[in-house]
Amino acid sequence: MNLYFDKRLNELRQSYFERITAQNQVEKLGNGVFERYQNPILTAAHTPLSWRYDLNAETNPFLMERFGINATFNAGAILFNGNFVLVVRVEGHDRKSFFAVAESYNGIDNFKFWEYPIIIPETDEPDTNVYDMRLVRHEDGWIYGLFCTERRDKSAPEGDQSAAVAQCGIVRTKDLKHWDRLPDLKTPSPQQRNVVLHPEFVDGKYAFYTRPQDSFIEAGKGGGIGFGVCDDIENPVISVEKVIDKKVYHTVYEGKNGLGPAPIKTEKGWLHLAHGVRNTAAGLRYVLYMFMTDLHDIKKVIYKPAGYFMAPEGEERIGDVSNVLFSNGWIVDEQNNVYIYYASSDTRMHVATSSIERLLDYVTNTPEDGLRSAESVKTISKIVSNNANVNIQQ
Ligand code: M1P
Repeated sequence: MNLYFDKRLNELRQSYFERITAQNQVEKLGNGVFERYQNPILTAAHTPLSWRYDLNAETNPFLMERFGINATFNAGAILFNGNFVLVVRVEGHDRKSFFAVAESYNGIDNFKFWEYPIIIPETDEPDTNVYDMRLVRHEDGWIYGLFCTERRDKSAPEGDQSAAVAQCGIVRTKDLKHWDRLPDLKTPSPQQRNVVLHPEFVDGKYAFYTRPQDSFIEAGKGGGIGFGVCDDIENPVISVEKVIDKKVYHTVYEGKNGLGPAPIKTEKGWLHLAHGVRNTAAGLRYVLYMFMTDLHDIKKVIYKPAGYFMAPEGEERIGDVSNVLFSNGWIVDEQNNVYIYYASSDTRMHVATSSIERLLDYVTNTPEDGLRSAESVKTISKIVSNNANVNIQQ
């Protein structure tokens, strides 16, 4: 009998149970566009004890962690059998990411990981690291997962062990348990990240949002959110890539940008959520922004509010890669509520809630970026003069 083991196991179980059943509270007041919540919905501590510990007192008398989990972030999202399901990027202490399903009945708390991580079949060229899956229920009947597959750059000299090549891997499933791997997407760009499949056929073809990039970190001259089509998803080749939302000087997406989840179809257009990146003295800053594309010409941006939709706040600002918000998953429920799943600082997952009605109002009525300080002053002055007759004193 190992009393130390038994006591520690009880404490671990209790702490894990309390964490995964804790209720989340909405943060009061907010900005009217969306609500944040007090607790992150998934952290490394939400991963099952059975992943991290050998729970046998004989082989692990000190009940020490055998497999450390570093972070849970950048999750794809889907409504599945009435539940809110995330395919989470889980990263171990060993820096390798893998995918695991976490499920909740209400979308804002009580997320619980399934027993085993997802097994992703490989192509002839094994993946070194896989991450950031976008889930799409396509009109062809499959659920697709597009993700980044990263491998060492074979052309790099032996002394350079960080040069990598990022490409888009593709899997598909019907039950989120068994996944088929398709060939990696081929595009005219040397590297790809943040590739998203459009949920509908476009002129009978599969349509993709891409993010062409010249090298692993730098989007370079290829920056911007691109668009391309292919005839056959089982032989996915995009031969023409057109940038539809480009990087712009002195904006929140001046450095690079990338689409988040697949767009949501509304009566006014396709709602998009993306991330924009700029450089600062403290390093890169990632924020989320929104735009809308035309229902009939999905390459045409018809509304684009100025600046960011969400930026890191409070503890969100701190983590493995600080000052980062990133989202690759959102869910619309039957009442048209929108659950925005976002990660902070490459460390933990959060939810924010809004509605289609509110997001349409935000996207269509927020002034566009005038791109110069004087234009910002004109915009705010117009709002102030419209408010001139409103008494704001208590
Ligand atoms: O570290 C911030 C993010 O950096 C990358 O995003 P992007 O390709 O737009 O620069 C990705 O590695 C992403 O996973 C990460 O959150």
